[in-house]
Amino acid sequence: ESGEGKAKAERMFSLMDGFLKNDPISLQKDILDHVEYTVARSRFSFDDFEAYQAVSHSVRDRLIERWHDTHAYFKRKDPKRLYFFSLEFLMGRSLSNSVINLGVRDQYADALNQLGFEFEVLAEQEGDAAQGNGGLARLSACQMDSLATMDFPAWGYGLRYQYGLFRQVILDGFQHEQPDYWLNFGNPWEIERIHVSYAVKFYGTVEEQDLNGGKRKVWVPGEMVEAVAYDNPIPGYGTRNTINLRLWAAKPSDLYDMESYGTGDYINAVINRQKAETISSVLYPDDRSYQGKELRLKQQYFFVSASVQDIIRRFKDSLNDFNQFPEKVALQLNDTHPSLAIPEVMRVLVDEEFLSWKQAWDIVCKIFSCTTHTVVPEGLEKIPVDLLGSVLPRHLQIIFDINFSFMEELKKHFGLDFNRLSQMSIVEEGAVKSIRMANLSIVCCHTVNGVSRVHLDILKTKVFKDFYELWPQKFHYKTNGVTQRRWLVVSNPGLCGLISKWLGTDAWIRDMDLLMGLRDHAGDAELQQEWKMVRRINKIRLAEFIDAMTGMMVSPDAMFDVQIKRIHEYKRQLLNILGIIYRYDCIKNMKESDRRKVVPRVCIIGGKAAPGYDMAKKIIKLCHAVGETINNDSDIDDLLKLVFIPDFNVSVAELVIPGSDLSQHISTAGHEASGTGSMKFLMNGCLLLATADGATIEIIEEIGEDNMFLFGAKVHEVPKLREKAENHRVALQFARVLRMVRDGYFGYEDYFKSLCDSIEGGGDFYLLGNDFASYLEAQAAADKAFVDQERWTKMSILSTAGSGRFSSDKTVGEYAHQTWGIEPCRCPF
Ligand code: CRA
Repeated sequence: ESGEGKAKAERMFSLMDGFLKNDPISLQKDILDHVEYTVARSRFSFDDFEAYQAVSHSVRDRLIERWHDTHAYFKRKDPKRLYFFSLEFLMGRSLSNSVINLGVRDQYADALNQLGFEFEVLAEQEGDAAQGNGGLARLSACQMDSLATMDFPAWGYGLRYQYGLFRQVILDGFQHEQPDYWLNFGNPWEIERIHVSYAVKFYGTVEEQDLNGGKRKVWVPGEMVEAVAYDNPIPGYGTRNTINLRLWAAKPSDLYDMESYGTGDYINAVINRQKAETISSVLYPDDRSYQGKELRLKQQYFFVSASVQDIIRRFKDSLNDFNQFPEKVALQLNDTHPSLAIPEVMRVLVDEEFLSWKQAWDIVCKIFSCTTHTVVPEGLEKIPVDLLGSVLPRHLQIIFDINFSFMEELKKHFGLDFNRLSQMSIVEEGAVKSIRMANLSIVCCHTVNGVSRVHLDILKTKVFKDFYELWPQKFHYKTNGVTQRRWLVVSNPGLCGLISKWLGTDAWIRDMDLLMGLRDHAGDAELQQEWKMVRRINKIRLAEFIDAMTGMMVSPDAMFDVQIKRIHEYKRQLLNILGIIYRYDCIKNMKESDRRKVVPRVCIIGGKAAPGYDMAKKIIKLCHAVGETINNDSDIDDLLKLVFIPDFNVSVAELVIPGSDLSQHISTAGHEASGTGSMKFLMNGCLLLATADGATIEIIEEIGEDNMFLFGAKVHEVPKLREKAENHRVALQFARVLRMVRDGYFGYEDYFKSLCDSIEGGGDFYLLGNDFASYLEAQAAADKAFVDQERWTKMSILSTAGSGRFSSDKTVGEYAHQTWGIEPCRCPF
């Protein structure tokens, strides 16, 4: 910088009074300033929500300082950057997480105390940012936290939906969906960047024009929409690095549609313009089915196009030689949702930057990697060719061209094996000709990652078998992980304090392997006592929450047995409910002397069903119907309770997980690609009752079979069991509980008929009948272990101690090293 420029900058900095300070007086002053000038309330009179707003704005100021420093530093060092593309980020609340990562939690608590407020109470005022469905979306959020904490030069890109995931309201036991218009109350965690915006094109035609003696393709769009950036700073823990999650919102474009204003129909012209905003208005609430809807396609392209423009602009700011692009850019596709980025980068490089097809293709093959999160072929995204051709005519051509070369390569490799060629083709022929987004991704990405070891096996041997034979080197796995900052430090301060005390350090917050040190103390009576105390306090807090949500009183002496996740047939909430019916039936038929031996249970189920997923909705209703019977049966008393927690989301999970004793992860083996809920429970010392599926298989290796309750068919047994399912002998108890549902013991027999039929007449695809007996055994083993509290607590400590491998820091470190080729870039304090 010039001497003059530097002097000016220094003067401005001194006018600013340096960086913001974090002593209680400075914090109080900042908070009150925000009450007065941002929230525009009198500093003599403001309520909890207004206090929350002011506190958030003062935290945001601190985030912005670090964000600026980080990005100035990245710009100066210009390292290879990772761009993480995901259509969903499930961030939840930000206040507690931010102050903890900034290291100013206690200072804020003190400052607020002196103002007469309690930090915890204010944190409760915040609504969840629910810009995603389930595991995949929360995984993105955890990975952003790890990327920031580990100082990686990374950017997240996604969409800023006006309506997040629907709110679940239960009326008479049935799920109803309500829109989540979350921005109504303002969002202090984002920064609107009106000057960072790009035009995104849709529809129209492709024309050929002459260029230097050759031909070039020009896309003449039929519609243009403006993408405006909203930046969400993501602070790392124990570092100044604060990275960016840039989400795009759709706004009408000024470049387009000028003529319609000349026609005199001014009002309609404005209304039409306004329609552009619908692109980013609503999140699709199905997590595993793709319907080939136009709006969804437009959402995908909208976010991809704006992000690619942003990345290319940033690249050109520092370099102008696209040969160096792969040294500066790694582009990660979270599932196939953002895979239009591939033809988009091709298009920009060839049509707009005038690279040759070959040059562009070489670049594309070096920069893209993807992760797939599904196991079932039906879960794979397909876009009808007609639709794609109409919305993105130039991209369809590019995809056809890519496929043409790919088919030529295949013929060289496999000869004229048409069956194989048609299975591997990016284009699926048939009644509805479509583009297979997974095939497109595999062809163009240098690496395809699965999300657990067994998931990779399934990809290699089933879903992408042909591709694996062709390119074995492309296929890898990185076992999912979750961030201990949110899932322990934010949500379970009691246990955190205890862990740090016994390890003699809190360094595990950045290095989870250290938790292994707890193994040495697992048998220590003093630790066990303290561990039990902390867990009990968490259970009391959960009991109070249940009371507040459902009006039900539950005793913290009972075993809290929890299954919270999206409702899916393969996740087998139905198996859980049938097990509960069995338990109920047993208790009812017991002698008084036996009843005294029963371990009291509170069974807790929570989760949303996709609005169009009929079976899942019936499972929710069944849960309520069974709960209604059990909870009102005076014979049963406190021995068994069934609670459904409505509107499950990130902040509910933060409260429920630390207060659970047992958690269920009971998918039919081979169906859960990874599962991440289990890892959160594990960290919090909750024991797992599980099938050997997804990442659970790796959890077993870490903590040992003896420290959990395993049951059910194994992945390799499932296909055979399915073949003979028809003439399969199911346990007598199973037939009995199913009959109770069928015969209307819990009412609504007509409504539940199809649910029962899916098992009895329908071949029992998810093998509930087969696994029922061993499920009950596992449940009995859990009861037995619970009676011996010393043993239980030891198992609990060993669960936490063995959870280190499931930190997203590990996952992200592996991705950085093996897939993205990026290095940390730590901004000096
Ligand atoms: N539904 C898998 O089913 C996995 C997460 C994150 C899922 C989970 O087993 O833990 O992804 N798949 O990898 C998915 O969303 C589109 O596919 C999930 O969240």
